[in-house]
Amino acid sequence: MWLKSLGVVAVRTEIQRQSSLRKICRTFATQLSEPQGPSVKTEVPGPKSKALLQKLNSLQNAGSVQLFADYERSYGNYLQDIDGNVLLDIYMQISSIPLGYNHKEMLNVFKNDHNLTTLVNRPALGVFPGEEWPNKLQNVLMAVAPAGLDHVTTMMCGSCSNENAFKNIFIWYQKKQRGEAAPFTQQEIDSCLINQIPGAPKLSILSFLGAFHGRTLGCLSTTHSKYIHKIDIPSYDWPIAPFPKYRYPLEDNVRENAQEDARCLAEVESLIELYAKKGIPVAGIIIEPIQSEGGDNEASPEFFQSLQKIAKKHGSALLIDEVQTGGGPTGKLWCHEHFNLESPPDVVTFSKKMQLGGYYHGAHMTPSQPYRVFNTWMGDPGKLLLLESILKVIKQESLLQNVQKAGAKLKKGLIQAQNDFPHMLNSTRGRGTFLAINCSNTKLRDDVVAALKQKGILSGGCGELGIRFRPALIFEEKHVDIFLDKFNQVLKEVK
Ligand code: PSZ
Repeated sequence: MWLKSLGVVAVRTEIQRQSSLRKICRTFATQLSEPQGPSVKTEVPGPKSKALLQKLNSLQNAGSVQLFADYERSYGNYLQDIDGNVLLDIYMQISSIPLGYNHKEMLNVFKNDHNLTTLVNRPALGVFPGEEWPNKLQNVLMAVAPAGLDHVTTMMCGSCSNENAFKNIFIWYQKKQRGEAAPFTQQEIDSCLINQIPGAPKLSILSFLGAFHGRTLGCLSTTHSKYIHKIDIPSYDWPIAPFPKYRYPLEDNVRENAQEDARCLAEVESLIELYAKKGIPVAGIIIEPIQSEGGDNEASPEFFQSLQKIAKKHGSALLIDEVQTGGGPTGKLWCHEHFNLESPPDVVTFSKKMQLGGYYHGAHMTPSQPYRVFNTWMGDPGKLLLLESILKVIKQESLLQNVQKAGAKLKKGLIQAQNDFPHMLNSTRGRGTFLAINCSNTKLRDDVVAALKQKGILSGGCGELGIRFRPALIFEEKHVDIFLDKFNQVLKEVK
């Protein structure tokens, strides 16, 4: 009896302690305002981060960790680390934070008890969705669907979105071969269970050199950006076409770049023919609107228009991977909207800034039977609530226009820097704030990114030579000024 009541008191005290802690955190985060600029007090990573890194390394390989963040003290465009350094973040968790840190509207989402219930009771969406799910899909995700794509499948991350989208494409392709209404044969049913034809058919997805589509096993066969992602892992024999490599500035190299488009497209077509002859037909083509991890390589709208024509001609689906480009950073919600395609792509995958993974697709890409594309969670209604608040802010605060304005100023500043330091910088490129600039060699790039960090700018590299810009949609012209000031200081200092 005594023990029991003591237990109750202890639990009650703990609940009280946690609830007052929660109150402190809540008032704290909502009272924060954006710093005027970066401030660096220690080396980055500082002593506290280094000590924690040692701890984490004893549990796993934490070699990729740069610093430990204090997410309660981070705000807007600024990330604060646990050593008290305040960094202007133009990398934003690998391009996945749309409204910066601790945005009030996002914090408010789970102060509502109804929404909190949605977060806590994460359902197996494919079997027991909540009453609100169909309307939320309609009103949130479908409200921003690329034109012409009226179906959506939700998932958890970018890799599992691409991975499952490949399955939709294979299912669609085989349905065409078999005939719309034809049932599976017994031979197909038996052979698929032991990975044999005809149930497990030989089909392929064509991808491009330099592409990044994720690290899961199927996706990895379409990822070609760095060897460290792939080495020791078995791959499918799937075709890999060259992605255009442009000369800059684009306006001075129109003829050469058009020839480069034609060279790559001819290669796509001959690979499709070759793989058909090899008995591994190309069911789908996957491509990023701007190759991101592979070095921010862009291709022209005409390239994408022709690619879509080739895909149609050969009966292959076109999957546009908008995992990194989607959600606004190019100045449009979807980067492929810049391309004026004659019809919608067959599939568009998303994740990162959209909070939950998934893909938009046409009705033809929906399997006829349930359970063919399925897993436990199939997305997360809690993340959809966050997306709802994000899309509201994007609209209310005209953030796509903000991206266009800040992006134009940043691009101008980068071109100026490239003109001032021509031996160090070249090839400024990109759309909106989704920009990149190349350094003349990899060591210089790494030195610039490291020196920027010591001056309070958190940026990222991409490919061999690129520095990429992936700020939040709330990155404004005043932040561009701060960045350019530090960038120019670094360029004068590095050798
Ligand atoms: O090193 C890595 O694993 C990284 S660094 C950045 C990414 C992955 N980006 C993820 C990504 C992407 O940029 C594109 C165009 N497609 C798919 C993916 C995979 O998304 P996640 O990481 O959510 O699985």
